[in-house]
Amino acid sequence: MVKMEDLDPHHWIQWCPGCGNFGIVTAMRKAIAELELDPKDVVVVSGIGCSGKTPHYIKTYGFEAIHGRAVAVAMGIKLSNPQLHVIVNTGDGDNYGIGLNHWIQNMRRNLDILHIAHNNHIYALTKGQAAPTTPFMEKTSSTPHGNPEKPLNPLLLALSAGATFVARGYAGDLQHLTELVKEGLMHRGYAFIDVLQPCVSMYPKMSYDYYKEHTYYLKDHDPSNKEKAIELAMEEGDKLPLGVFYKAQTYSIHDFYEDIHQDLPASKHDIYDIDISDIIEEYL
Ligand SMILES: Cc1ncc(C[n+]2csc(CCOP(=O)(O)OP(=O)(O)O)c2C)c(N)n1
Repeated sequence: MVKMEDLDPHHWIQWCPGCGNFGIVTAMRKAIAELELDPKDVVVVSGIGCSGKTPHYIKTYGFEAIHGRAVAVAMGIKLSNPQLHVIVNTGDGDNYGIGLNHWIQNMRRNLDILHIAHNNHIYALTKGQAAPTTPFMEKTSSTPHGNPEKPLNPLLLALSAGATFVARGYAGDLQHLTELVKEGLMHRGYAFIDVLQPCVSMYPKMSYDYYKEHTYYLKDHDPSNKEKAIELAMEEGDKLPLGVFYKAQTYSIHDFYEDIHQDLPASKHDIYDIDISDIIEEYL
């Protein structure tokens, strides 16, 4: 049985001391250990950015993709071998900016992966430019007079695009985040967790103290109630709700492929007997 310590590759960690990403990777290790998953059955995928380093800091299989394409890579892995638990990690810039299209399409497909968005409201690795979730009129390195663009609402978008598990976590509450990660891993379908992640270097304003004051935990909310989940996602006031907003079991793209392939993952299909000499002839 894997222990949390076994999932620590003991690499030199390049994140800044105090970075919210430590909480996220620790919650992932804890969730995998508590669910007793075999690390060889887990693939952690990422894009580019500080969040992109996540696969390096957890001892499972891993893949650091290119900027904005992490979800597409995760999709390929999961479709070719559905037995794997695929966890995709993106930054807010990575997912809500450059990778937005892939994200929306995969929620629509209800692909069975867990997606953890490290939402620090800034492009951190490249030193603090405004990202799609940066608050309106915020001064950043790329918006010295204030950010004139309205921020995108990730949870509302996820709910409207068809994600079947939608949650908000906080990198500073390990226990709560671990429970969300466990629930997301066990969910069959697209599980999306937007994690409020303090960036102590490039956006110190949204600090641990800030989030303590500006968040609250959902209580007595029925996650099968999508209308209520949408209402909660639209709460953009002084305090943001944390927890599972929405959860539903519906037919996923995997059910469809299992139905037509009798549960044979694409990686195990026998393609060697197919005669392609006519095709080769045509193109040579
Ligand atoms: C196609 C492409 N465009 C731009 C970059 C430059 N770049 C590298 S990291 C980064 C910022 C990433 O920000 P975010 O996704 O929010 O992740 P964070 O660093 O905050 O975790 C950018 C713009 C790149 N590597 N590739």
